[in-house]
Amino acid sequence: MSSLIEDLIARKVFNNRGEETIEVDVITTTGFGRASAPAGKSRGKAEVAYYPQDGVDAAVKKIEEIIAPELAGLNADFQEEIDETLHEIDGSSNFKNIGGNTAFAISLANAEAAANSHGLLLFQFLGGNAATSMPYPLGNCISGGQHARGKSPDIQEYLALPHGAETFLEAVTANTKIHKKVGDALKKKSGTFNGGKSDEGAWIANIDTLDAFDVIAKACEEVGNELDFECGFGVDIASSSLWNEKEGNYVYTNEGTKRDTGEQLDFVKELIEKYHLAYVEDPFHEEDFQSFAELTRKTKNCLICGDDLFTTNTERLNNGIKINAGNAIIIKVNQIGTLSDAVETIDTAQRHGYDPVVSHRSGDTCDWHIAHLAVAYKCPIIKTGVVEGARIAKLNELIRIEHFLGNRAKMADLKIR
Ligand code: 2PG
Ligand code: MG
Repeated sequence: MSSLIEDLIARKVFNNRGEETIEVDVITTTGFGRASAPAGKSRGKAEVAYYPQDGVDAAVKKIEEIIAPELAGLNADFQEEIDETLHEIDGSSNFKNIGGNTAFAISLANAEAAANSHGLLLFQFLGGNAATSMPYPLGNCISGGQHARGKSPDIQEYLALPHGAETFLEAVTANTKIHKKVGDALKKKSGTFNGGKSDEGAWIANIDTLDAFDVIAKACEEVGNELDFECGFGVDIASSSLWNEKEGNYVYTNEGTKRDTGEQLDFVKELIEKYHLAYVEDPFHEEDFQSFAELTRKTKNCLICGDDLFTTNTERLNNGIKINAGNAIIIKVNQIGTLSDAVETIDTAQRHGYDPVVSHRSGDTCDWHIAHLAVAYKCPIIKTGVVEGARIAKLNELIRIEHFLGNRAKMADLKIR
């Protein structure tokens, strides 16, 4: 079967925030693939540029006029060659000419088209017969920080992680129950709670940063007892959005507190110990590798994960590896641009004992490719919310994959260390 690329079709579509984004179809002689790009709100400074200066329309035009003619005739099976060609066409180090989201949509649509040309599902094509491990869903239940409005917790995300579940379906069931319980508790706790949710489908409530820990801890414990397996939780502090460079401290506006780096370290360490947190993302701002290393050294049984710190970038990850900064890394393909670049980062992470956490963006579409990436590359965690269409698209796709694999499916090897 031949996977020669015949054409690329690009269009402007919208994400769950109603923002313009790009969607690409890759058509091969015997197959077809389609992908659309997500967008972050709290972006790392080292992320690639999303679009050329004139936005999505300019990106669509570049695909039609420059990229489609270049890629036509290449073999979609050779992902690295396709991705390399995208780098060459762009010519910059951060995709500022064609756009990282343009590269993302082409790269993923190409992988999908190659799989489809061979009559395979994407995870099978990318991961082969060994691709049978299901990730644990890390699901946002309470939004704060840049993802919320009004008075809400300073911490960006409070995330359920049902790491005792024996199947993916069980794990998703747990997260939906935790999400619901959290909503019920917020209703009781906050007079102004009106059931509002963030882009990611997590609740937005006028409660204190610390009270939110008690709410999700209780919900996880109750659901864990009901389902008879361990449901842990964690947070994404998204510290770069709290960091005040000039003053050299983290500003917790709603709490009315400031913490210098040492105080931030003690604060996070105490939270990990008090709530037995299983996961903490971006506890420090994106240039503070040293504090990541110190926290990783001083805590155990908790994944210390870098998102803005690493931006899915192998070079930045290598900087972290040298001093053991963290033990987990967020993988967002559109932070770096192409699938091949992201796979290189996943490989590097796994060779050095870092857990790759494949992740959605707060602005996302119903594209489900990251579900396949998690299985293909044995990522032990997928971070993609609990409810809301763009999240459910990915979770339901994983439920389908688990169903498809039948008794070959097993939960990933996740050590909370
Ligand atoms: C994050 C993400 C996703 P955004 O910080 O981890 O939850 O947010 O997509 O806005 O960068
Ligand atoms: Mg993050």
